[in-house]
Formats: sequence, C-alpha cells, structure tokens
Amino acid sequence: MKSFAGIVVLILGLSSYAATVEEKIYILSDSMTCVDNTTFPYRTFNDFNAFSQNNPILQLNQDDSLSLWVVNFDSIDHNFQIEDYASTFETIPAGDSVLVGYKFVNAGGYIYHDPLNAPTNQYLGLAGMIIVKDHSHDSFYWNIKEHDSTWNDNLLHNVAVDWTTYEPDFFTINGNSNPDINADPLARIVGNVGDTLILYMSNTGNSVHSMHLHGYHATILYSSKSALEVGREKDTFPIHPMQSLVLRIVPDKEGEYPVHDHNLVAVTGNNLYANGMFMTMLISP
Ligand SMILES: [Cu+2]
Repeated sequence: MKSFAGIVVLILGLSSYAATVEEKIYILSDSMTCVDNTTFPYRTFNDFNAFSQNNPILQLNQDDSLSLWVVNFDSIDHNFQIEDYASTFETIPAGDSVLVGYKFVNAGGYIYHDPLNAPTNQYLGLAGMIIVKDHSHDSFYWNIKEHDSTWNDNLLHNVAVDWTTYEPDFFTINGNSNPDINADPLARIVGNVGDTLILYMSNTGNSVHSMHLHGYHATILYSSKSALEVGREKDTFPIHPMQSLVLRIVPDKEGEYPVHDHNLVAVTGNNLYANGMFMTMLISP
C-alpha cells in the first residue's frame, strides 16, 4: 500500500505544475529620460540595483506562488501592494527590505505598486505588471503610462499638485515612446497569420487611455475591473488607471498596421506627433 500511495502522489504531482517563483526587486530613485531628452525625477522597481525607467514584469503560471523580496534602496519609506489582489500592504522603511508571498489561482494581469500617498508614488513610477498565464502562446506586454514633466519634482518634494489640472505631456509604453517602442520585443506585436497572440496591458498612469489596433480585432480574455468586458471582440480598448486587460489577437492577414492611443494627445511627446504611444504591429504570412 505504501508504494501505491507513492504512485498516487507522483501522478498528482505531475498533473499540477504549481511552482514557487522567487524574485527580488529594488526600489530606486533616479530620473526618466523622455523621447526628446527631457528629464524629470522618477522612481521604479528594478531587477537589479541599477535604475531602469521601466518596472520588471513578474511572470508566473496559474496556481504558482510568488516569493518576492522588495528591497528599498531609496532614502524614504515605501509601501508595497498588489492591485485587485488584496487590500493589505507592506511597509518597507528606507534601507530595509521585506519578503512577501502571494498565490495566484486566477490567470490574468495584476499591478504591483507603492500605494503610499496615493496616487503620488504610483504616479512617480512605482508600478509594474504581474502576469499569471494559463497558456504558452506568444505574449506581449504594455505598461501604459503618461507623465506631466513639470510635476515630478514638486511631487518628489511633497509639494501639492491639483490633479484636476493634470495635463500630461509625455506618454510611454514600458518606459518608451515612439519610435523606441518598436524596438522593445516585449511591447511590439510580431507574429504570423493564424497565430494566437496574447497582449497584456496595464494602465499604471492616472489618465484613461484608449488603445486602438488598426487592421485587426481582438477578444478580451480578462479585465481586472469589469467581468462584463470579457468576451467582447473589437479594435479599441479603453483602459482606466490601475486597470489590467488581457487580449487575444488571431491575425487574419499579413501586414504592418499602426497601434496607438486614441486619446490623440497621447500620440505626442511634448506636442511632437507621433512621439508618444504609437507603434506598429507586424504580421507575416
Ligand atoms: Cu486608430
């Protein structure tokens, strides 16, 4: 009976690939460099103790657990929370670190961020994506964000701003604007006719964005804010601040088509068209 029990355990083990994914991210304060070389103070989570103007994308499979060290190398305290996962948050004093654990039973997209002084620390850049997959299709990732280049210095020094007068002038996907988005293999949708392509998008900014795929329709597989959106097939996808969407695209023809934010101000970089949220999607036969 002992060996029989062992076989049962082995079979159960093979049928479930749940794993614990171990990651470590570092909070760093530095500056964002925009498409026209404008710079302003910026903070991000980073893979290493080296500043990047995009936050790491943490990837898991459905039913995996995340074991995450968050190291605060900034000179002030920060908090850590996962949007649409739990209302609780962790506090990480300056120069300290915390180990947090989460299990993800639902596939989809999540946002990890610093909720301290909301939305200030998230606005200043501390918001990244957690992807939980239940498939092995080619996938693409957009961390969508806008910036008001004149505000960051004030917010960094706790000078109040009036969010009703927010007028962002730079617009990025994974920290880049056009033409650099096309050089980001995580962002640019590339595939073949008939492929199943999965697009994960999270809006970590403070404006609503409306992403338009020219040439193709997509189906919403997941929405963090409204289950009613799931199953809709269309070509333009509004996404609210701190919302995540997962889309499925099965291209029916070859071609290179524009992909952009339909809030047309967002395809500019400091009024320079088309230096904002604009790229192309490239589909081969
Ligand atoms: Cu359009």
